Amino acid sequence: MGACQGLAYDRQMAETRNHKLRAWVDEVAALTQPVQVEWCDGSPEEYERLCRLLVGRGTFTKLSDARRPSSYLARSDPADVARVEDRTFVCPRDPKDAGPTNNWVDPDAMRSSLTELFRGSMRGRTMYVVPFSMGPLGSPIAHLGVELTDSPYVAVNMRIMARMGTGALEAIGDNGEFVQCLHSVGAPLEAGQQDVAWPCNPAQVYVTHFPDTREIWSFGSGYGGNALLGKKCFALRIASVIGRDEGWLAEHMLILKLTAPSGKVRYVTGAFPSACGKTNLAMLVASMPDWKIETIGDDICWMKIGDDGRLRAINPEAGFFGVAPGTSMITNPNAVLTLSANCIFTNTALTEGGDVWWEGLTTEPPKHCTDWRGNEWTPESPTPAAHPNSRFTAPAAQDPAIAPEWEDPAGVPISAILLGGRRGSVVPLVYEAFDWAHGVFLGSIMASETTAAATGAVGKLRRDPFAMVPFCGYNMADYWGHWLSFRDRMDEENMPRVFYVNWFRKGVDGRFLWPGFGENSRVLEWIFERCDGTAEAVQTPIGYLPADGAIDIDGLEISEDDMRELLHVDREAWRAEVSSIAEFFAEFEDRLPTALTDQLEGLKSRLG
Ligand code: O2Y
Ligand code: MN
Repeated sequence: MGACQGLAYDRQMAETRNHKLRAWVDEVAALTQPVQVEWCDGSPEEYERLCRLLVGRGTFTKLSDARRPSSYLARSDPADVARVEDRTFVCPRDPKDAGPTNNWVDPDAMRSSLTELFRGSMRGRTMYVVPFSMGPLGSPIAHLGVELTDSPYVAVNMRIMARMGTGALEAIGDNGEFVQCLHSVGAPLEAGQQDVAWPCNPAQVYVTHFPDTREIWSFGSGYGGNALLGKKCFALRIASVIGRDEGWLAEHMLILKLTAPSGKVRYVTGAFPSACGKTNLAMLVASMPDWKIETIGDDICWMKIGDDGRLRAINPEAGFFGVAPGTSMITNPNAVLTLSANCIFTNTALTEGGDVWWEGLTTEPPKHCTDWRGNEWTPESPTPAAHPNSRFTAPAAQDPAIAPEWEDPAGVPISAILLGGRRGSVVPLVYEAFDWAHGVFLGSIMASETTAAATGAVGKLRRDPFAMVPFCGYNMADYWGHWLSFRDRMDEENMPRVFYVNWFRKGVDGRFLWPGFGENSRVLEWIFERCDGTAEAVQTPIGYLPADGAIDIDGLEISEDDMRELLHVDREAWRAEVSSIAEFFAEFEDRLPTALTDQLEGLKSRLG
C-alpha cells in the first residue's frame, strides 16, 4: 500500500482495483497526512453517521421542529460565505487558452505552490474519498469524479448534489476515467488542538482548475461552489473543456418542461446571471390557465447532439443548492415544498421552535431567533437574520414539480434556448434571434446590472456572456466559436430557437413594467408558439419582437403604454450598446470569431 501504510482503510479500498485511483489516494494521503482515509459508500447509514458527527462537532444543529424532519443547519465561518471569483484560477499551459475572463497562473508554478499548501493540510483529520457521478449513474452522457476532502460537511452535501458512493465507484470500475477533485479546508489540527465548528483558511483560498489534465485543486474554503467540487468546478469549468474537446456543451442553464393546454410538450433551457430569478423560473407555477411547467434542472445543463440530430439536455446534478433569502410560498412555492425534509441549510437563521428562517420566507418575521452568526436576533436588529447568500441543499427528487423524465439518460430534446439578464432599460421584454449565429451573438453580448446580492457597485452593467464568465474553463472567444460550430451539426428542422428575455425593464418613473413571477409564463407561451410557427412577430434591427397583441395579457392589469414600452426598441440606446459591445469584444483580440464581428456590424447597420 506504499505511502499509506499505517492508515486505516476500509473494505471498499480493498475492493477497488482501479490502480490510478488507488495510487492517487495514496499519493494525496502521503502529502496531506490525514489520520485516516474513509471511502464513502453513499448509504443512508453513512449519511446519518456523518451528520451525527457534524452535530457533535458543532458544525450542524439538527432541526428539532417536527415539520422539518431529518434536516440540519450549518453555520459557516463569517469569512467563508460564498464563491470567491478572485481566488478562482484556470491554469492551462498557454495563458491565451484561459482568455481575458479567467485568472491564469502558470500550471507548474501553481502546482508547486499548492503542493506546499496541501503538505500536511489534513493532519488530525479524516480524508474522505467521495466517488460521484454527474448525470444518472451508468448513463453514457454522465461523467465520473472522485473528490478527496477533509470536510465531512462536503461529503454529506455531495451525497445530495450528486449520485455519490458505491454506484459511482463501480461505474469507475477497474480502468475507468474520473476527474480528480482534491479539496482541503486548509486547517490541520495539531495534537491536542481543539477544532472549530467550521474549519477553513480564508487567507489562503485557491479554487484551481488544470484543464489540460482535467484536475481540480481547492484549498482553504469549505463553502458551496468552492468546496462541493462536482458543481461549478467540475460540471461547468472542467466539463466545458471536456465538451469543447468532445463536441458537446456544459452550460450554466436551467431546464424547463412546458406543456401546452393541447398536451404538446416542449423543453427549454435558460442562461441567467446571478440575481435574475433563475431558480424561481426553473420552478415556476404558470399563471396561464391549463399551462403546466415542470423542472428538469435549476442551474446546470449538459447538451449533446443526439443520433436524431436534436440538441438534447440533461441535468448533471441530483440536488438544488439554492439561495434561501427571498424564497417563499409566494415567490417559489415548489422550492419551499422541496425543503420539507432531508435538507441541509447553511447560514440561515434558527427559530426558537427549532426551524430555519430567512428574510422573505414569511411576511411577519419571527419575534426572536438566532441569526446566521449564532447571535440573538429580533426584527429591530440592524443586520439580516440569514446571510444574503445563505443556502439550502435539497434533493431534486423532492421537488413536487420535478418532471418524471428528469433523470432520462438520453436527455430531453431542446426547442428553445433562453438568454437573459437584469436590464432596467434598452432590452425589451422578449425578442427572438434571426438564426443560430445571431443567437450565439445574443449569448455573447449578455449583460446584467449588479444587485446588492453580489459584492461591488450596485446597478453597474456587467457583461456575462451565456452567464458563463465565472464558469467557462477556457477562452470565452473559443467558447463562442464552439457554440457557432453546432449550426452545421444539428438537424435544421429541429434546431433550437434562441430568445432573449428581460423581466426587469423599468418605466421612466423607475417602476418595473412587467409583473414577473408566474406571469412570465405568458412570455413562455409566446416562445412556445414561435417554436410551433403560430405566434406573430415583427422584424426589428435587434431581432423578432412579439407583434401587437401577440403576448396574451388577458386578465393581467397592465396598461397599453406599459406594454408598448416593454417592447420598444430604442435605436439611440442600442447604438450606445453597440459601442459598449465593441469595447468588450476587443478584449478577445484575434481569438474573436469573425462571425461575431459580422453580427455586430450587421446590428450597427440595421440600426442606421
Ligand atoms: O456561493 C456559492 O458558493 C454558491 S454559488 C451558486 C450556487 C448554486 C447555483 N448557482 C450558483 C452561482 O453562483 O451561479
Ligand atoms: Mn448558478
